[in-house]
Amino acid sequence: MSKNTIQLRSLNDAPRVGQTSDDLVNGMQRHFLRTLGLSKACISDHYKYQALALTIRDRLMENWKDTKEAVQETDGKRTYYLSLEFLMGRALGNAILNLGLDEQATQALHDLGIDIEEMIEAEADAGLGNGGLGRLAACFIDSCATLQLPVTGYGIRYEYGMFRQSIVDGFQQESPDHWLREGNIWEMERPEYIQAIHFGGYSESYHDDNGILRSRWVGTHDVLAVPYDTPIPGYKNGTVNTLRLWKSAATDEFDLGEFNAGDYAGSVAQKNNAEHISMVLYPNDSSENGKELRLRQQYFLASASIKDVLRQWVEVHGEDFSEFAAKNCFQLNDTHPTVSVAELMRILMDDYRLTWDESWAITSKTMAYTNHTLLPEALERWSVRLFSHLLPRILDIIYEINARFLKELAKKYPGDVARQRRMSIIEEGDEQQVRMAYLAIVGSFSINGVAQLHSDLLVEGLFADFYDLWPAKFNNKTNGVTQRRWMAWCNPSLTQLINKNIGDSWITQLDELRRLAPLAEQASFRKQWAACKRENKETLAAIVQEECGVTFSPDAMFDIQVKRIHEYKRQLLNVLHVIHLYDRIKRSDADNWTNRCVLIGGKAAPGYYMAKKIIKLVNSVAEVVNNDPDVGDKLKIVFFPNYRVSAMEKIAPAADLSEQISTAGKEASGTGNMKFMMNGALTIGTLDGANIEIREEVGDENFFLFGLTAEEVEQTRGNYNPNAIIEADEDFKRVMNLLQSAHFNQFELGLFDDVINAIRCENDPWLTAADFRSFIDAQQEAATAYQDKTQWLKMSIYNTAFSGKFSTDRTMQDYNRDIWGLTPVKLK
Ligand code: 26Q
Repeated sequence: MSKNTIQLRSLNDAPRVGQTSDDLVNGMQRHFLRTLGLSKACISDHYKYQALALTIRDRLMENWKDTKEAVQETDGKRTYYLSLEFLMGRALGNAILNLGLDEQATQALHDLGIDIEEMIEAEADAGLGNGGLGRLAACFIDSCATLQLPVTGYGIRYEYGMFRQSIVDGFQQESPDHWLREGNIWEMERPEYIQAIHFGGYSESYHDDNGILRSRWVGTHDVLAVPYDTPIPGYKNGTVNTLRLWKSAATDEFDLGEFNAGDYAGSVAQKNNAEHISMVLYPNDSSENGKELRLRQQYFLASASIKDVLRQWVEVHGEDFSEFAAKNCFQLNDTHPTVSVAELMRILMDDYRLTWDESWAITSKTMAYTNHTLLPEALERWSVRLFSHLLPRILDIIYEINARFLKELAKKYPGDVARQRRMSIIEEGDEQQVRMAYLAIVGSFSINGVAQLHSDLLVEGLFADFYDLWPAKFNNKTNGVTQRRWMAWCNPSLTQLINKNIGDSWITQLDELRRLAPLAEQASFRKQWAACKRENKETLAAIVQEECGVTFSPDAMFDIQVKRIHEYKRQLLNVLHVIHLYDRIKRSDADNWTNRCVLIGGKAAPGYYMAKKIIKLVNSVAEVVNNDPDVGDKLKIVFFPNYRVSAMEKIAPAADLSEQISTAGKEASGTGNMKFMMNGALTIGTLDGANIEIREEVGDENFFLFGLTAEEVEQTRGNYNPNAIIEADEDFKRVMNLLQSAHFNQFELGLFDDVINAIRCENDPWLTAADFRSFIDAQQEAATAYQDKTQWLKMSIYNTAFSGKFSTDRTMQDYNRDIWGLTPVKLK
C-alpha cells in the first residue's frame, strides 16, 4: 500500500447518495447548515446556488472516483487533449442534465420555493477561451465522457477569462472577467500533484556516471504548476472524466542569492512574476502577438501536463517506456501547446536518460496536431532570441529536431535547397523564427484540419510541401458540437417535442433525428414546431429588450450573426445588406415585405482596429434604423453586447436565419453554424468551412447559398475592381452613397472612412464587394421563403433532422478510429 492510500472502510461501502427530489432537498439543507454555515435568515441567491451546486456535485464525486479507478485498472491507452483554451460556460445545468436529475432538481427547488432559472443564471460563465477553438475543446470533452473514452483535458486556470464587453457610445469597451470572485464549486485543488516548471537559465553538457555525454538545463527560475480538477460527466452513463487546469504559483524559495542580494522585498515581489503566468487569457483569436508571457503560458501548460502524464506512467510502469507510445497520445489543439514536442524529448533524454532515437521514436508516435486556420498571418512563430533566453534547453532540442529533419529532406530531395529553406522549422531572415506549425507537423504522426474543405486546402496550400513528404500523416476531422448542451439543455421545449415523437435516443445518437423528416409533412407537428420556435423567440426578444432597449417582434424573421468580429467573417457584408433594406424602405420599395430583426454579436480583439470600427458601424446604423418611424417593425438591428456561451444558449434556439458568410476559403470550419442548424435555423452561407457539409446533409433546397467559391476567390485576386462592381449595381451604389454621405455618422464625420476604403480597395482580401449582389439576392430568396410559413417550417425541421453528422460524438469517434485507438472504459 502506498503512503497515499488509507484504509477507509467506509469509502467504498458507504451508502451512495440518493437521487430522489427529497434526497436533493436534504442535500441542500445539509449544505446550507453544515457546509455554508447559514441560518434561514441569510440565504441569499448566491448561497442557494452554492447549496444546489454542492448537492449536484456530491452526485458526481463517487462516479468520478469510480471512473478513475476503472481507467487505472484497465491500464489501456489514454489521450490527453492539450489546449490553451477550454470555453466551458456554465456547469450546473449541464451536470443536472447529464446526471439525469432534471426532474428531481426541478421538483426539489419547487419544494424549497426556489426559482431554478435564477440558480442557473447565478453561475458565472467559465470563459477560458476566445471562441471556436476553445468551445470545441469543451464540446470534445463532453463527448469523450459520454462515449466513455479515457481522455483528460489539460489547460490553464486563468484567473481572468475572456474580457467582458460593454458598448459605450457604440464602441466596444473591455472590462476584466474575474470569474472566480465568488468561488468555483466545480474545481478541486490537487496540491499533491504540483509540478515545478523551469524557465531561463542555460543548458550545459556533462558526462554522467557511465561517462556518457548528456545535457542538462541549469540555473533555472522555477515556477510551480498547481492542478485544479473539474469533473466532466458523461450523459447518464456513470462516467466522469477530468479537466485538469494549471494555476501558476511561486516556489517558496525566494531568490536572495544571485540577483537580489539584500533585496528581500524585491525577491518576494518576484513571486508576482510567477503568479502572472496563469493570470489572463490572451483575447486574440486570429493573429500571433509574439508576447513573452504568452510563450511562458504555452510552455507552462506543456511542461506541467507532460510531467503529470509521465509521473502517472512511472508510478505504474517504472522507467520502462517501451509501451509509452502505444498507451499515450497527446492531441495538440492548434500549435499553441506544440512546445510539448520538445518538452517530451527533453524529459525522456535528460531525466530518464533515453537516447535521442529512443525519445524521438516515442515522441513522434505520441503527438497529434489539429490545425484550425487557413490564414497564413495566424500561423504562430516565435523569435529564436526569445526562445533562447526563456527556454534555452528547449531551443537546443528544436534545433536538433530541425537539423535531423533537414538531413532527411536533403536525402529525399537532393539539391533542392529552396525546398529545405521553405520547410525548415527555423525561418531565416533578419530575425530567426521558430515556425510552430512546422514543429508540430514534424513531431506528430497525425495532422488534421477541421472540415473537409479546410483539410483539402491545407494540403494544397500552406502544408503542400509536407503533404508531398508525408501524405499519410494528413487527415480531416470535421468539427461538431455537443447536442447535450446545444439542444437538450438549451432548447427544452424543442427537446420535449422531439422526445414525444421519436424518443430521446438522439441525445446520444444524433443521427436518429432523421426520423423527424417525415413529420415535416404533418400539419400538427409543424404547428408545435412553430410554437417552440416562437416561445424561444419571445425569450430572446425579452433579453434584447433588456440589453439593447430595442423591441424585437417574434413575428419577424430573426436573422442572426454571432461570432468573433473579424474582417474575414464579414459582419460588414451583413451591415451592407441591412443598409440596403433600410434604403428600400426609405424609397418605398417595400411591397411583400418580410419583417426582419437582425442581431449581430461578438467580441473584437482589443487591438483589432477594423473589427472595433465594424462594431461601431453596427451601432450607428442601428441608431438610425431603429429610430426611424418610416421603418417601424419592418427592420430592427441590434448589436448584442458580451456574446458568450450562456448567451448562445438563448440565441441559437431563437434563430430563423443563421449568417455564415465568410469569404470562401477562410473559415476553417465554423461551429456556430452547427448549433443554429440543430435548432432549426436555415443557413445563408458561402461555400466555406463546414457550411459545405451542412448543405450536403440538408440538401441544396434547404440552404441559401451565395458568393464566390474558394477557387473563384483565388482567381479573383489580382483582377478585382470593387469600384466598377459598385458603379454597375444601382442598389450597391445607393448603399455606398448612404455610407459616404455620413448618413449614419452625422456628428462624427469621417468615422467610417476606413471601412468605406476597405470595401473599395482593389486589394481587399475579403472581397466584400464581389459577393454583395449574390448576398442581396440570397437574402431576398430567404425573405420570400419566410412568407410561406408551411414551407419554411418544413425546411426548419429538415435542418434539425439532417444535423446528425455535426455531433462531437461523431467527431470524437472519428478521432478515436483514425488517431487515438482508445477502448471505451465501461463501469461496473
Ligand atoms: C495565438 C497566439 C497568441 C495569442 C492568441 C493566439 C490564438 C488564440 C486563439 C490564435 C487563435 C485562436 C483561436 C482560433 C479559433 O478559434 N479558430 C477557430 O476554430 C474553430 C474550431 O475548429 C473553427 O470552427 C473556426 O473556423 C476557427 O476560426
